[in-house]
Amino acid sequence: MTTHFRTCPLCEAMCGLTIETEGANVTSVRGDPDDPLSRGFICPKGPALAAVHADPDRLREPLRRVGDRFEPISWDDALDLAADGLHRVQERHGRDAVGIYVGNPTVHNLGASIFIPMLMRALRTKNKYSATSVDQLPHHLAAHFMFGHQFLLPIPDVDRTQLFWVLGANPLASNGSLMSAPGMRHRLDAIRERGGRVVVFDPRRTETAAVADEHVAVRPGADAWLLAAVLKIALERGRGLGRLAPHTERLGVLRDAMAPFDVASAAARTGVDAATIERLAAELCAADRAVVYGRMGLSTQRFGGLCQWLITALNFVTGNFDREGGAMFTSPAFDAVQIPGGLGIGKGSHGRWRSRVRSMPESNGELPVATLADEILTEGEGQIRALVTSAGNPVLSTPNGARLDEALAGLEHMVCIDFYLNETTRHASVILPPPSPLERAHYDVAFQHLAVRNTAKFSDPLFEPPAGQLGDHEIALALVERIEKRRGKWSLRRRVEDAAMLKLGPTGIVDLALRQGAYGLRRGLDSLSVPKLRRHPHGIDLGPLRETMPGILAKWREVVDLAPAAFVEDLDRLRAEAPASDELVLIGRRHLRSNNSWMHNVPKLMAGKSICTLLIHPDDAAARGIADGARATVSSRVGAVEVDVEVTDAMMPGVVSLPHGFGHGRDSTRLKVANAHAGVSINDLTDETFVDELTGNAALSGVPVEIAAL
Ligand SMILES: Nc1nc2c(c(=O)[nH]1)N[C@H]1C(S)=C(S)[C@@H](COP(=O)(O)OP(=O)(O)OC[C@H]3O[C@@H](n4cnc5c(=O)[nH]c(N)nc54)[C@H](O)[C@@H]3O)O[C@H]1N2
Ligand SMILES: Nc1nc2c(c(=O)[nH]1)N[C@H]1C(S)=C(S)[C@@H](COP(=O)(O)OP(=O)(O)OC[C@H]3O[C@@H](n4cnc5c(=O)[nH]c(N)nc54)[C@H](O)[C@@H]3O)O[C@H]1N2
Ligand code: SF4
Ligand SMILES: [Mo]
Repeated sequence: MTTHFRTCPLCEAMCGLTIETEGANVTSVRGDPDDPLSRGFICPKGPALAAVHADPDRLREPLRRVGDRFEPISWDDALDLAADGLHRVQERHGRDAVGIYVGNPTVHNLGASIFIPMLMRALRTKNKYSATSVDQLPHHLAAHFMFGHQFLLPIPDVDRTQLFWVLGANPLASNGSLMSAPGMRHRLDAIRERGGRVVVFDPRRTETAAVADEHVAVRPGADAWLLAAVLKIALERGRGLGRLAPHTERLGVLRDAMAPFDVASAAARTGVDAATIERLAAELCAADRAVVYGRMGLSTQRFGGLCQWLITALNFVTGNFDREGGAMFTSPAFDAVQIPGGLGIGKGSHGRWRSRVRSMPESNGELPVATLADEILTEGEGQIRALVTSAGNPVLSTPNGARLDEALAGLEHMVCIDFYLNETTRHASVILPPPSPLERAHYDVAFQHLAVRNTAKFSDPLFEPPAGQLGDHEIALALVERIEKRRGKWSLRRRVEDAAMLKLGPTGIVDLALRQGAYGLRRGLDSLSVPKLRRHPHGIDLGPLRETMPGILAKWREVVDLAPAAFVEDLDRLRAEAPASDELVLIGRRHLRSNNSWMHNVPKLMAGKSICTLLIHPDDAAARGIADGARATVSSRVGAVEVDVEVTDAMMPGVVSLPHGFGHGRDSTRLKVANAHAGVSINDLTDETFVDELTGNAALSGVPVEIAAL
């Protein structure tokens, strides 16, 4: 028996795992009590890594489509076939005729996160898409406009705060997002044990709301009204900018912009009574060490950009920015923002060009995925005729997935880098499967950057991949090489750079980045490096978050813009919005036993009560004659699904909830367990035209629906 220590790559929590193996088998997976961040915590998905590794449905060799079937093909032939098709389409129809969509597991995969951007660049297309625009894009734009770099994302210092406002996030189910904080339950309990308070703003009384001091039910999409009203009060009564004042600008513009807002309009729009808003605002202004945090529920709504800006502004004017217990920047050992050259992660951009069909804005070189199907289906110059997907399942994860499903069926060529034959990859011409999560090296570049404590941890592959298996990074560069060769325009410089990156490999790049980073060479013999981390397999604690301002801004925007013009102007759109009618609106939710769309082939996670049910308030159910446990039809502008109903007063009246990531059971997929627990896709109801017009992010929350008993 051998014992290994590594980081779980499944979600943002980065739990330390203790994994025992006998030969090629995993015999147990437990939490690692010596991991400095997670201290033994894990959720049910961590142990499921063993099942993913052993899953007979997980692809271990490339497949090519032959008619409606898939057959195995050698790596060389698969890569040639993939590149031939992409090259052919670009030759005939221009560069933009090839699109690429990159999904969420990319940022949890060391090789993919560094090398897939190289493939994106090499395709030289404007049609780049990712899960960012159904997720955290508003956070990036707020950071880009306010701090000058899209990845300077403030993190709530939960371990030292005394008042924690959680809006539109459910860390007890999601384990935290843009706030890597494994064991959130303990961290929330600790706030209360030291005399602090936790307030959750959510249309549903969630698992997190249930353990908080106060739950405030907010009408979906109305948070910006509440935040603006509270910000206005804080501008009058908050602690102010303090030592950060000289490092900010446009406070006056912020003040003027908040003038039209007040508690009365916030109460009318959100459904929260005015006295509660007044009391909460007063508490926030008076608190020593408070932090406001908003996530998915705030980002994926029609005013996601406004929400993320208002939150950061609020943390500034209450005197809680860059301060213990407030909103702070991290100081990661592998610092993808500060590293020379930036590893291709740009400081961000917005609106440099617009999409062809719907004129949606580019952000950091990508277009909003809510318009991907339009770009495939609408004829004309620049129409997408071939698509690459990597670690993504947009048929289930993007709005109006059913329309995208149809669009993908009509592509000339499709290349998928993925180890499951699922709802998206079933449309592929070629599938290139990467190794299992236990067969690759791991260092969490992205989430060390977003964690509530600075730590560093490196894990070598636990198992050797099968002979001939290429890693995500090797697949990416093999495609780059083949495409460039076919074009005949591979510059010597690029060729040398790509070869050097490949030679270093993911592990070599981590080592280099650590040595160049803040805990690297400058600290002499004790400097951080991969060899040093190998000697500390549980990881190394680098301490709590610390003040980083103004130094951290030096390379970007030297002063913080408290009132970026784009956001200030967008307030007009908020004010022009018609007040809510009495129609039902749909929101999403997450469950501990589920991870977006792709962990549903693990029998243990799918055992027990079905996850994919519609939650509805008793009054709304009664009005439609729907009983608990009955079936109902849910329909929206774009589609309809049939679901099992759970009647519960955890829902706010007027709001219903469905989880995302389900809707399995489709032809030609290879997902035995998931297909037996198919559920329905919430994204067959979400509407691709329902977006945050400022950022282009999909508005997955607050979609109008009708519900009828079956
Ligand atoms: N178990 C599990 N963990 C996961 C994932 C998973 O699928 N399953 N996915 C991972 C990923 S990719 C991410 S991005 C993170 C996301 O992590 P979180 O941001 O914590 O996401 P959710 O759990 O969806 O919580 C969003 C909450 O917003 C509420 N909400 C919806 N609309 C509104 C609104 O308009 N206003 C307000 N105030 N609230 C609203 C919903 O009721 C819900 O409780 O989770 C990660 N962790
Ligand atoms: N309505 C609604 N829609 C949502 C959300 C919501 O809350 N509500 N959440 C949104 C959010 S936050 C996100 S992040 C997206 C996620 O959306 P996506 O990223 O599009 O989808 P995932 O379900 O994460 O699918 C991941 C795919 O990657 C594959 N995969 C897993 N690991 C690897 C790997 O290491 N390498 C490669 N090459 N492939 C791998 C899996 O087999 C699967 O096919 O969904 C979004 N969609
Ligand atoms: S919370 Fe669960 S899925 Fe997330 S890192 Fe920890 S064990 Fe893995
Ligand atoms: Mo996400």
